[in-house]
Amino acid sequence: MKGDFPILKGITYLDSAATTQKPIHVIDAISHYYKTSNANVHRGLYTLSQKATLAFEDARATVATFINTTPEHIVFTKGTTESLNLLASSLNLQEGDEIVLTEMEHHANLVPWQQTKATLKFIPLKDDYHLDLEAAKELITDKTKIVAVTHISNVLGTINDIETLTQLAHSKGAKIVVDAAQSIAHLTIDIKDIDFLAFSGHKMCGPTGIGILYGKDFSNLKPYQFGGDMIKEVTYETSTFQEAPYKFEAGTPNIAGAIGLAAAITYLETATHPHITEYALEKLQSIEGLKIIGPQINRAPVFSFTLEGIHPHDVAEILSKHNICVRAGHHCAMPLMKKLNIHGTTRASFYIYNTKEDVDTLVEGIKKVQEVFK
Ligand code: 7TS
Repeated sequence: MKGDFPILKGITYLDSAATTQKPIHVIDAISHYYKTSNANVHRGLYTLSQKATLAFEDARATVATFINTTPEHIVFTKGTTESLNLLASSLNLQEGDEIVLTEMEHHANLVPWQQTKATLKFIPLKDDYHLDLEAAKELITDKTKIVAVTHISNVLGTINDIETLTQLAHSKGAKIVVDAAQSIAHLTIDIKDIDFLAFSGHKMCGPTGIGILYGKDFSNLKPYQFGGDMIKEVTYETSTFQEAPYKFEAGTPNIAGAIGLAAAITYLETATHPHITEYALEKLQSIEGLKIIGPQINRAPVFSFTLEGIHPHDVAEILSKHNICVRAGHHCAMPLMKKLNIHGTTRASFYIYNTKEDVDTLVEGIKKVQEVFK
């Protein structure tokens, strides 16, 4: 599998939670599009433009099938961050409304909600790094309009119980918003009862600059940006808008990005997913002075850890000297760091191209870091 990823020669890449590497299939699909089909979409009457439009709309259909829905529910955005901003600004939240989040959210699923008039509440984290669902039952009330949760924490690796949270939200008439930025890479997602779901192409072998907002029902959401392509009729004074998904796609979209994302989905459907979560957990935990910041069970291969007496930035820098790529810092989850009373962690995240040998390389690397600080 590593052979499909040209960039992976000579490095141990363990930062897929930040962005994944791209297989040659995706790189070729983007290049092929620019070589053979590039034109603007939805406007040209000539063959090339129709070809581009077809490829773009085919990509939407591929994404829809991937999460078990139909194309009219799929909005193309720049990524998870834009998808969540779109929701926060279009849902028409009012003073007195409540939004229930969790204590483990990425800033992308927190800061946009802070900009609304609604009041934010947070489902607490338990000592085992899972959400306190008993507390969630109390927090989600008739005032709750939105329950917005990450499916998998990009810091802890915790897999959240979306089914239960969806039931709790719906029992009070609230909508559930799922941040699937991490889970899209690791779990099969069937949107079923979910109201809104956001993810990024670049975290699942696709290109940067393309993402998805799934919506079960967009009819109550007003457009988020205005201009070409999203309108039905325009006069000097006023305008009417297209239906979803087009009312949310103002301007020339990232056509090549959508095509690259569809190629990534096609690639992932035939790729094998190696299961190294337990192996990695066991190996990392066997290192003296290393503390895993995350759960033992129901977790993804995203491992945050601290090393006794060594700053995460030093860990990442020394590992980098051995061609091991990990991330260090707060991982865009400052409130979570504060809650856990730590400044940051080192994070190693694994994906389909990683092997048990990569885990061993990391473990050896960490031991070398410890040698330096002895
Ligand atoms: N939500 C979660 C859970 C994430 O992990 C990320 C990105 C985002 C939202 C935002 O995604 P974007 O594609 O719009 O940037 N997470 C990370 C990370 O952990 N390190 O770099 C980016």
